[in-house]
Amino acid sequence: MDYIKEKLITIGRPQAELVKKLQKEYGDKVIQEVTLDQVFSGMRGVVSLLTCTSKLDPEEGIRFRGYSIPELREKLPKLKEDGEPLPEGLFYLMLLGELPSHDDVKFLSQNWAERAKNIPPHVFNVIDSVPKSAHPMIQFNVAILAMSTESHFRRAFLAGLDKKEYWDPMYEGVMDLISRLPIIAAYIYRRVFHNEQYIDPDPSLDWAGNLAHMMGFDSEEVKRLMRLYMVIHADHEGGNVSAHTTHLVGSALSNPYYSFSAGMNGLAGPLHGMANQNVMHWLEKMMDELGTDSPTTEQVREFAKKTLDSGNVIPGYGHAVLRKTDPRFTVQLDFANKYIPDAPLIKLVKQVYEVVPEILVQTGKVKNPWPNVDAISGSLLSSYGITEYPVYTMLFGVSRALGVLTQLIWDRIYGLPIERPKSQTLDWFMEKVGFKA
Ligand code: HAX
Repeated sequence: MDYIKEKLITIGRPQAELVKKLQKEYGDKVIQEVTLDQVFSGMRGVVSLLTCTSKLDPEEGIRFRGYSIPELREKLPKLKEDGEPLPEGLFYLMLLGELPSHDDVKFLSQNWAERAKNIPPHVFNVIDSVPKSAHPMIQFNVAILAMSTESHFRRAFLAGLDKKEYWDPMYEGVMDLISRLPIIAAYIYRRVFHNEQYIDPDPSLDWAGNLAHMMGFDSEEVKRLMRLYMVIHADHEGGNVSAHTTHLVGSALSNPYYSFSAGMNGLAGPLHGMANQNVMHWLEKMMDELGTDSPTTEQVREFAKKTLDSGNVIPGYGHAVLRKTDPRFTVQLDFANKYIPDAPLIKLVKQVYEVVPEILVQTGKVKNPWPNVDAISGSLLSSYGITEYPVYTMLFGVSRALGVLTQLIWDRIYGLPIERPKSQTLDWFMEKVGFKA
């Protein structure tokens, strides 16, 4: 057993006992009342999930095990003093609840590089059998499902493993899966956009640096951006579509590949992770229609109004929980201002930021008029040469694995049951509130 796994279960067992004790002693305490509006508006604010990896505050944004993004950038290990934190460090923090040392992060980089060596050939055959024109998220997802032939969890379950030990094969599967995602994503990227000119992994590199390398970007600048991208997209507490779905499917004791694949299908929705690609389509359409790549702020305002008037959303703006500018947007803007202040796309992102919140407020219905993570991430990637928009959601997915799969291990440590909320008919709701048609 590796030392991280040993540490995990040493921390995990008492936590699992605590959860059981809480439930036994306080199980009948009412923690919240739920309104009809909450049910009909997508369960907004209904507390119904136990998630330990991160927590989202509407005003402050995300905190990973208590640490905000600026704190993570200061405290997590980096390869260089002026670099970005390594995603390996964030994974360690989310898994164990404590900050890692440089050695911990090095252990994870090496462990993942080793595990990534054994992707079975049929996974690449499955990808190759899908048309290149298929969206990268389709190719990514079939590859994830194809990897489930390797599932430790499925094998252990069939062998009759004691359920108290389910966390162990889940950990092994999660570590394998995370280690392999950069190879899969880079393979799809090179297959679709670089004429199948594949680049071998370099096991001496860190997880995100290796992804940039296999995609064909060997500069320190792109690797630094990739580390930042992989850290900020990793988790957004438990209720977002990709996290919730992964957790829900895992609750049926589906293996990590099935569970994560389900989450990725949710990430591919335009109101969730696919928004990062749609922002680029929207900006491109604006430049095409206006016939310039440096429109005036007034032109941007008019274009945004036209989008709303045509019954469409402005991608990259709004959020179901956040009520301020997303700190994941802010950190990317700071990064851009520091390294590429004159990039035309970044200038456009700033113009959009100047006018869109006010226009959304004027609709009188948008609860959060501020930009989310997707309002800038594509423009940043594109400014660094990763210009192929359709891969942006897949890169988001590689990062999201870190958070949702860590939580999946904890779900099995806690021994959480199959999830099964109650639904009701319209008649039931009408009767409940005393409404007579
Ligand atoms: N543009 C136009 N209208 C918007 C809007 C936007 N950016 N954001 C919200 N609205 C509208 C809603 O469509 C809704 O309209 P109706 O009442 O006519 O249905 C109304 O304002 C109230 O919505 P809300 O309560 O403010 O927002 P929701 O919690 O329902 O939805 C969304 C949150 C993120 C889905 C929404 O803001 C949206 O569609 N944004 C654009 C897409 C986007 O950027 N998605 C990525 C979100 C972050 C993420 O998950 N990244 O992966």
